[in-house]
Order: sequence, then C-alpha cells, then structure tokens
Amino acid sequence: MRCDRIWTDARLMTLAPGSPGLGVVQDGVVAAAGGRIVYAGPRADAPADLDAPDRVRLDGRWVGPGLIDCHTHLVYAGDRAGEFERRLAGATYEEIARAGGGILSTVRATRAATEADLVAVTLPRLDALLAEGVTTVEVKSGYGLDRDAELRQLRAANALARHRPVTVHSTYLGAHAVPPEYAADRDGYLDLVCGEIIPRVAAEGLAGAVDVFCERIAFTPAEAERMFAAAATAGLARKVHADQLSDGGGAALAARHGAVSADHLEYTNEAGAAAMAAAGTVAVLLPGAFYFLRETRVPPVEHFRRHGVPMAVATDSNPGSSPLTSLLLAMNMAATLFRLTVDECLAGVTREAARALGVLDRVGTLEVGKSCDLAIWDVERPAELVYRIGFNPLHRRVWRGE
Ligand code: DI6
Ligand code: FE
Repeated sequence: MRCDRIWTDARLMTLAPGSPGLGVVQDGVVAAAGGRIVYAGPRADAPADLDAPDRVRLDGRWVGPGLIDCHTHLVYAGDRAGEFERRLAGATYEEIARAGGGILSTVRATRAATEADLVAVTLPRLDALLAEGVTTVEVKSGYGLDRDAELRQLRAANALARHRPVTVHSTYLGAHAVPPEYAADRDGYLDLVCGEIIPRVAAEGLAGAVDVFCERIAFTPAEAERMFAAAATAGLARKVHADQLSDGGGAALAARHGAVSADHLEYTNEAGAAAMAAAGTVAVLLPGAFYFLRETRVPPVEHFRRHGVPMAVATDSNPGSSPLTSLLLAMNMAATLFRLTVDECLAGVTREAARALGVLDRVGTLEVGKSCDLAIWDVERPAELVYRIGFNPLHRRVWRGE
C-alpha cells in the first residue's frame, strides 16, 4: 500500500471507541495518504506492502490524536486585567457584570475592532494552543452582539484557518449578553437574533452551531428555547453554557433540545445528568473558569460517570473568566480540581471533544479514514501530559498529514 508518510517505532494512544483505556499500542505505526489516516495500529498487523517516500522513526515516542479545544472565546479585542485587579480587591464577577463591565467591556473593544485587527490580536492566543498540539479549535462569537460585529467576529474566527494549519469550528453566541442598546427591550434583541442573525449566519455558512449563555446574569431558559428553535430551523447545532453559577435547569434544557453539548455544569443536578445521557449530550468541563472565578462547587462528575455522559475538557479561553490558552493545564486542572482520571482527561481533549463538536467521524481518534491530525509527545507515560504543570513536551504537531 503506497501512502505519503509513515511514522514508525511509536507508542500509540488511539482513543478508538471500544478499546480499553487510551487504546494503547506499544509498537505502533501510523500511515497517512491524502491527509487521512490509512493505517494506525501494531506494526505486526500493518499491511506488508505499506510504503511511503517519507518514513519518520519516532524512537518510542507517544503519538495520540491532535488535541481539540472544543470551547473557546478566542476572538476578542481589549483586555480585562483591570477587572482582575478589582476582583483581587474584593469585587465579584457578577457585581462587575451587573455594573456594565465584564462581557460588555469586551463588547465595546470588540465592536471598535476591524476583522483584520481581531485576527491579529487572536493569532498569538491561537499559537499558544497550537504549540501544545491543538489541531482543531472551536471559537465562539458573543463579543459583538449587534449583527455586523457578530458577523465580523465569526469571519475573523474562520479566517484563523487561513493563517494557521488548524481546523476551526465557529459557533454563534449572540446570546452571551443583552447588548446595551436593547437593555430595555430583551424581546427586541431576541427578534433580531432569531429573525435575522441566525438565518444569516446559517445562509453564509459562518457557524455550525448556536450557543446560549443560560444564567441569572444572561438569558432565561424560555429565551434560550426561542433561540434553539431558530437554530434548529436554520439547521444549526445547539450548545449551552449551562448551570455555571446557579442551577437554572440548563442541562435538562440542553437535553430537551438535542444539544450536542452542555458546558460548565457546576450546578447541574442528577436529573439533568440523566437527561443528558439519554439525549447523547456531551458534558464539556471548563476547569479554567472554575479556577479563575474561585468557584467552590464542582461539576457532578460522579453523576456523569454513573449515567454514562461523555465528558470533554476545554479551556473556555476568554478574557473575563478563563484567560487560559493551555489545554495541557486545563487537563491538569480537570484532574486536580474535578478529580477526572488521566484517561478521562486525555479522552476529554480528543475523542470526547470531537463528539462535543459533532465531528467524531472526522477527528478525535487514530482510526482509518480520519484526518491525520497527530500530537507526538516526548514523554515516557501518557499520565505526564496531565501531571505536569507549565511544561510542554510536544515533539511535533501533524495537521492533515503534514
Ligand atoms: N461564561 C463564561 O464563563 C464566559 N462566558 C460565558 O458565557 C465569560 C466571558 C467573559 O467574562 O468575557
Ligand atoms: Fe464559555
């Protein structure tokens, strides 16, 4: 079998569904043709005629799927370091948000930026993720809030893939906050989002999903339902920022609307977890926000396990509640703060993150037919990727076979 490139002498974590743990292969080979995996498995089982002009010996290094950051707000302008200082002096995140700071302060800066400005300020953040082996990233809008600024933010997100070798999935989060000009007319804002922006985002192919921040300081479940109905009509997937600061029934809401994921979930109750399991909704855990807001209530990981809810882990990279651009550190926090196992963390930034984006058929595991997106690690054991803090053992990142 003729292919483009073969990696040999590798230890694999295939993450293939059905294989136990990480799907480890001790003496493994990966072969790529046309950017896709044509073989990943034991050397002993490889096709005898496997051949390629380019053979890379990995000297026993570990090879896993490229990492997937399935929840970020990477595109924004301005910064919130001053707000951080106010929080250090005693103000709370909710107080700052209610006083017109928080998300709305980033909205002011983002509205003033051009698409090119947004791309330029985002690339260093994206590069930090890529340097740790990220090959797929989700990016939400939600800092424009008016039609043109939201569309601009989504265009900037999609443009990132023209500047760097990475797959970008964008999500429309018009329901991040009520914009100031609609403060006295929430229904008017929903009319704009549902009647105009969601159909336009779908028609122009600017995003594949709609997300709603369902919370006391953001949107009610009834408001979220309106937006999910519009998203479904437009053929877009649904996602929810659910139960982050209070139990608003967000997990059950996500399940009822067939959401691909519900994210945060610190305050989710057991019925919500059961509903998610039945609906196949992925729990996206965001320990960076938990850490940075100094939350004390941890997501109900035990309920997710018991009911069989798939768990992903992401950075939630954003200027207000999680200024984090390290998926390796997110894994360490998921283990240390939420008590996820090493295998759960590693599956959470690969296979389950792909599931949370609805793209498990294309990425997230080392399986034939998938995009050849690899992270090659200089570690002795996969556990080191979760255990170390502030250390980057990436040897090489491969995106679509290159
Ligand atoms: N939940 C969060 O933690 C972020 N957005 C959201 O819906 C916060 C975003 C920000 O503070 O800028
Ligand atoms: Fe978020």
